[in-house]
Amino acid sequence: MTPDLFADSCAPWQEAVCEGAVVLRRYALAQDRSLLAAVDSVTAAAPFRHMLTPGGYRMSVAMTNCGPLGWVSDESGYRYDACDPVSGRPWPAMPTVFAELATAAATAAGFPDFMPDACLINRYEPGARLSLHQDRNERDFRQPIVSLSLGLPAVFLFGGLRRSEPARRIPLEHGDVVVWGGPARLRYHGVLALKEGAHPLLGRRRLNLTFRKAG
Ligand code: MD6
Ligand code: FE
Repeated sequence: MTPDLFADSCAPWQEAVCEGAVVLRRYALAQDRSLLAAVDSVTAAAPFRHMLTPGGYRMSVAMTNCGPLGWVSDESGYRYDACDPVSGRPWPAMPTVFAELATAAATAAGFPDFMPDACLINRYEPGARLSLHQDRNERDFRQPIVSLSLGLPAVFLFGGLRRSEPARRIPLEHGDVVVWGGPARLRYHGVLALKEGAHPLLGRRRLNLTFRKAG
């Protein structure tokens, strides 16, 4: 017996959230360093920036993208764009380690053949939050969303199909992957203000990567 086989890294496990949504706990843990190196290569070409909401407010979460399409927000609204509005150039290519993780996680959650064309990278520092919203700028709502959390823990709010419905609170930690689609695809969700802390790899930050088939 090797009782300390998982002493430093726990094996992944699945938690159903509701019909269509599952948390793959620690699913990405074994690849965290290569994922973070890939984030650094993306942000070297397309640095994090604070976008404006359609109402003109600066978002507390800093964002960037990779892949053929990137999610952007400004005073004219939310949309996907092939070019980074800061540089005028196409978004950096999606690193292979990202695309493979997203496809494997979707398959594990029951959504085979998921081929993301957009990866939004969100950076939270203490105090940053994301208010309740629906993800509905994508073309095909039959496609799931794969969401990877790295760094400091956060509380994910998982509501219903109307903004007024109460939201569950789901803690998300380093390496956790959420896959949601089907009947959960248009549920309202958000992230509570990030608490102070220090993560061994990421310091005072949380990163969230959301993979989508947008086009
Ligand atoms: C975040 N995530 O976790 C923000 N959207 O930082 C999202 O807004 C999100 O995690 C759709 C599906 C999964 C998500
Ligand atoms: Fe979202």
